[in-house]
Amino acid sequence: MAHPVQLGLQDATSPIMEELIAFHDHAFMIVAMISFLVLYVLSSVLTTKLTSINITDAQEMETIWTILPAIILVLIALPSLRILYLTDEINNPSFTIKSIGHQWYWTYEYTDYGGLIFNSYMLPSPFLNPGDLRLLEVDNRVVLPIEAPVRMMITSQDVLHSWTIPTLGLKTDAIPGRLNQTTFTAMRPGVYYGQCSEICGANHSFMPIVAELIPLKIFEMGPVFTL
Ligand SMILES: [Cu+2]
Repeated sequence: MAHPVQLGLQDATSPIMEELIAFHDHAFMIVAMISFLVLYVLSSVLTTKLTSINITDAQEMETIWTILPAIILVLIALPSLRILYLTDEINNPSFTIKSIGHQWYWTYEYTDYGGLIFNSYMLPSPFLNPGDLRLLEVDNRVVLPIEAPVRMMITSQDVLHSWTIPTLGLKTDAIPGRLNQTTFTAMRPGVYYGQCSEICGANHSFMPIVAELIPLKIFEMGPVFTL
């Protein structure tokens, strides 16, 4: 999860998130170079005379400063599109888990385990145990395996929600009447936190998502051991 005064993104737990962080750094470098160039030009404009008797026009320079931004945009767009299509790729998933958004809680359905269904509500502050995270902890966590491709089916029963776990690089809208799918392969076990990311009503802030990622062997023992 994010920690106070954190700069940057959360550590990646899935290959897609590693790609996203690398792309963020790539785009950030380009933005930084443009910012420093603009700062330099601004400072030189402010500290020198604005007229020149020698330079009346500069066709070559204008050609370059028209084409260069277009090239820079392509350099940002191509890796961005690559990751966009990678996130859409569903490669023969081992498990399918359905997540249904409600005002204001999530329902999880393990279709591979005889239709196991349970609700996941935020734990109110009086019910928290020492060490629990206020407004982030839930009563029933969604338990997922690591090192196996998992498919999440995401939908909603009332309004728009969005199922999000930043460290897995997941953010998929939950839309009533539609079934969205996303996939991930988690690389390390742990407890990962997310929140609904679509303004969905009065208690939008109070429907967190907690995923407990456990080794595949333990996951395969079945829901009795994991819940
Ligand atoms: Cu919501």
